[in-house]
Amino acid sequence: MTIESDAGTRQAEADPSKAQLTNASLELTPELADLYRRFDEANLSPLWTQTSNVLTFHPMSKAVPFRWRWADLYPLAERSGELVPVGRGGERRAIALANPGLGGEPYATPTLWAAIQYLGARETAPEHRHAQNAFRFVVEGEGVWTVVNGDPVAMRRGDFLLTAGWNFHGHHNDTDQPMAWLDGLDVPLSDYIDIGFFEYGTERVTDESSPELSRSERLWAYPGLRPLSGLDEKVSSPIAAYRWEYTDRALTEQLRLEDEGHPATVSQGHAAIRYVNPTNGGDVMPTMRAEFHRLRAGATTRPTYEVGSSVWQAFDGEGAMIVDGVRHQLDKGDLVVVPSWVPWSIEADSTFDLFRFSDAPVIERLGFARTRVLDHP
Ligand code: 1HN
Repeated sequence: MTIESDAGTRQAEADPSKAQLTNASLELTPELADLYRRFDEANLSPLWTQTSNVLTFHPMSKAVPFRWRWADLYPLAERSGELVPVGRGGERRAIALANPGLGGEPYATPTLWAAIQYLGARETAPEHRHAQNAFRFVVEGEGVWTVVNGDPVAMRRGDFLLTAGWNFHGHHNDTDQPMAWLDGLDVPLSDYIDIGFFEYGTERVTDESSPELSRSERLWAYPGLRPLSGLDEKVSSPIAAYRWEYTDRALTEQLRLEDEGHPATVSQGHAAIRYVNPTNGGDVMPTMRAEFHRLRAGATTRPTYEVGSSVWQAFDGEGAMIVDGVRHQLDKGDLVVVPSWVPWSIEADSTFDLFRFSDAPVIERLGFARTRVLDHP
């Protein structure tokens, strides 16, 4: 049995019956060697010699579970701020999480890009647009406005902000303090399926004002209400910012309802929300799902296997993620990658808040979604 990836070794050791299909041992006669050489010359590759994951009994991602500490990321981002100007060409002072299983690509998972982006005091990141979808999640700080199609959107702690594909966007820091945040994009998927387009916009953001509320929120961000100016379905949410105030309140009320005997939580002591597109109730963007989770002190989730990959970021409180049996104690801002079909669970020491994004909309729309939840932690 040939196992190439670390993931394969790990899972084959845990349960040999779960490893990938075997390559029947076949004697390499001179005639067969000659056939293989001719395949090679003709750029052909027979299925029976494949040692990579052509057919596996379950997903065996090349990506590995991994944790990055915010306490390591932030000083490196800060140092980049001292040494690397932000401007045309590089476009963004964004530093990607490179999953150690993905051969040096700047990819957190096979489908998802995750980066810490740093914008110094009074700096501006120039406008541009790309086909790829992007979002920002703010783990700390405030004072940057991301300007999306000319609409300045304030970025503050706990906010989840959208830059759906092909919208011009630039960022400006209106303060004397630097700010760093999490960027999520579908860049790895877009690379694989060759959909990338890119255009430069203006050097500075088109609107340097710093309003409390974006025009998009003034038009769209009322619970259960939408304007009657055009009832078309939009593939991505028109809401540029999902504010922490509402996320926090939604989670607080789920747990209070549970206290009052009206369970509204995912499981005992586990409140969670999905950010949605108000024009169709679905995910905020076609390629990425975003959620926020809150566990009560002492709550745990059941170990869960899911097709598709996720990136988690601890936001507040004390707790741990257990990924493939490895426990990662998390501090604010720490990031954890969970590859496809690698079991994960969460344990909360105090009230524990986590942001999560995943490629679930892609997996679901293509009909590949499967979930397995174990009974006991
Ligand atoms: C991008 O445009 C931004 O606009 C951040 O802030 C990260 C990573 C890859 C490609 C484009 C941004 C990015 C990015």
